[in-house]
Amino acid sequence: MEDKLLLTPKNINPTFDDWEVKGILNPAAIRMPNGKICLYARVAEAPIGHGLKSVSCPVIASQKKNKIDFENIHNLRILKKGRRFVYLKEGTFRLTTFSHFKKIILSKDGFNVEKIIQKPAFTGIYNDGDYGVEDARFTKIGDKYYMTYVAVSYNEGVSTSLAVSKNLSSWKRLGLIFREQNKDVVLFPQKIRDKYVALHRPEGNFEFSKPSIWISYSPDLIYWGKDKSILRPRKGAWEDYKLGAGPPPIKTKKGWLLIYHGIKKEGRKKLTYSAGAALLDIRNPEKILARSPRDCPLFRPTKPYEKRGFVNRVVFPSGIILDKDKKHILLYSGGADDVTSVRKIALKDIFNNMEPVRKKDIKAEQPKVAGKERKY
Ligand code: MAN
Repeated sequence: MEDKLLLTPKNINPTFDDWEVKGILNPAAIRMPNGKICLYARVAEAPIGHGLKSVSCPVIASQKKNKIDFENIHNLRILKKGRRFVYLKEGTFRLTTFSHFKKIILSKDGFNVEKIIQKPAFTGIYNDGDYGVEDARFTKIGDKYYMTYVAVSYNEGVSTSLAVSKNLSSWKRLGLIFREQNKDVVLFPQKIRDKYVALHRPEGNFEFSKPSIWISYSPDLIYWGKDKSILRPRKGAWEDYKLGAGPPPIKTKKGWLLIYHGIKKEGRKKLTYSAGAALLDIRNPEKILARSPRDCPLFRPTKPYEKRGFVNRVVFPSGIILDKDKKHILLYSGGADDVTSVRKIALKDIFNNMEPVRKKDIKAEQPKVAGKERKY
């Protein structure tokens, strides 16, 4: 496996002189017609320092485009200040950073940064990401590029929106497609049985089931339904707490290849984000054919820049490109919510990492019943 650290906050200019860049992470990736690779990487930034008596949280507060204001939250209203969130006594959260996407052009081999366009390429607007936009994913369907992204706002919480473009520069916003709380939405690159297909990761307050990857279908990319949970955390595994899709699935001879992230929780707070692989049936992607073993993800956070950063122990794959040789993939991931890296991995090694999913493995994850069935 070849890998390289591609982008760090030092490469990025903050939007304003009195702001600082905290991270460049979790990029969407797609190969352009000229063979080069286009990333839309998430830039997380924050105003330097805070007032003694209050915290300034950036918010898109004007219907006019490209205008940011601040919500000054007095300390008396604050329950707790964390690194990522400010928890208010009234029961809502605010983010400590504000995110938008920057466009970055990479060489054809995907390992060299050729251009960083410092002007923001895509930002939240009033009513679509007032608190910022995060974690984009690209899928080309026909001759159009689709981008799913998390839009965070006061009214619509953590929801996922969709935008479409013909040139990866100007975007038409199609609005919210998966309502709160739902992240890690990826689109398949073609219709299956005459429907568009998406994977998504809803989260509920009542955790009868752990946050899992679900599938959904749509006639038009806007209205989604026939939801079903298809890939769930496994007890004691490297992904026993929750999981979510990484980049959109790619078509291989063996099935749809899905790289996903899974989180292990140790103790009350220690989380580790690793990456795994799953193989979905080509004609019926609800069927999981194979998956990374429970004791062996595809990779864990092992590099210093994945182990320590804004959030420790995180690899978050979000962009995938089939290499020119068609035998490798290039995987673009966020590291520790701080940096962006690339890994070149042989498809052969990914398939070798997976083991078949058997009915009895799925059954073993279900609750054990007493075995005293009664007719009602
Ligand atoms: C969530 C999201 C991601 C982030 C990870 C790790 O899944 O906020 O953007 O990378 O957490 O912190």
